[in-house]
Amino acid sequence: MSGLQSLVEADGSHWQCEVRGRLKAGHRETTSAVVTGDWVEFTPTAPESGIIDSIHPRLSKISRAASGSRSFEQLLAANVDLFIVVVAARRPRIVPGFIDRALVTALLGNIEPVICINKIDLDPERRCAKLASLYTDLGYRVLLASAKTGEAVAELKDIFDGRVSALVGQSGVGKSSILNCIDPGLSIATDELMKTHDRGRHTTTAVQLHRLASGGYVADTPGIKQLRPWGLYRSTLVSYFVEMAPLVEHCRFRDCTHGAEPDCAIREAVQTGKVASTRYDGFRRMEATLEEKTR
Ligand SMILES: Nc1nc2c(ncn2[C@@H]2O[C@H](COP(=O)(O)OP(=O)(O)OP(=O)(O)O)[C@@H](O)[C@H]2O)c(=O)[nH]1
Ligand SMILES: [Mg+2]
Ligand SMILES: [Zn+2]
Repeated sequence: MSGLQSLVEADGSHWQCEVRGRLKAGHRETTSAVVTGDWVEFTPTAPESGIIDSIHPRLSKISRAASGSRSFEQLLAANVDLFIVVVAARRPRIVPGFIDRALVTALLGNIEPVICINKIDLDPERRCAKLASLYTDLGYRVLLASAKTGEAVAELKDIFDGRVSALVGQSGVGKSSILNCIDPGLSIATDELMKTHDRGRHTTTAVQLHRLASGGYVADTPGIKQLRPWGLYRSTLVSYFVEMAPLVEHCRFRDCTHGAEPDCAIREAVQTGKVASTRYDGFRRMEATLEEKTR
């Protein structure tokens, strides 16, 4: 999928398709009516091209608030079974809160998350083990991988087999490299260069779905600096923090914001170490950027 053209796969062949005009209605220029992973009905107009007539209802989606002053929903992919949150053990360093935002985005979009800490070869002392166990203790699957040495690549192959997965993470963490390591036939461009700015260079520039020789489809996505999940409100955020959600009913106030209120069960759990303070801080930072539901 790129720009106004979408690549449709049908019966093993590819068709470069345009989207029928009426489907575009209501979509802003910067987003597309059709996204990677969509199931569509199309009419061939030439041997390798066609026109998309309709889009099937989406079972899951990766949705974020587009960056910029006027916020609107930007879909990265649809009908994805697994959301692979990719970070690097080193270079680039893990953006605080990124994993938590990605987990919320996955759960909100009805997608199972998996955390992949890549470039583990750059962390021989396994400094990231603590971070990994924080999330395994919460019940998430965490893989320590290396596209360079091939570590955990067999596991990733297994995870991808028979499913549709999407790799999401900052630029330069090695998303495309992981796919090349799994399936060298893909030969996706990867790059040394990575800038820390929003408009920095990104090697992958469009979301693309790849069919793996070992089985399954994986969407490689362009690097994102920070994920702002779409369709999330202040009062619903806590339900996406698995260890905090069950505590809410023990807060003294029904509308507790888990900030400065007395007898907040979540803050108490942070004090006793039952809830990691990094997770609580991440929750508070995210909450501060959200609005209350108006209706
Ligand atoms: N040491 C080490 N380097 C890696 C590993 N995986 C990727 N790299 C390097 O990291 C750089 C970035 O890799 P890419 O695969 O292009 O990263 P990306 O996440 O696809 O980046 P964008 O497409 O910009 O989002 C390249 O120079 C890779 O060779 C790894 O496991 N270990
Ligand atoms: Mg890439
Ligand atoms: Zn509370």
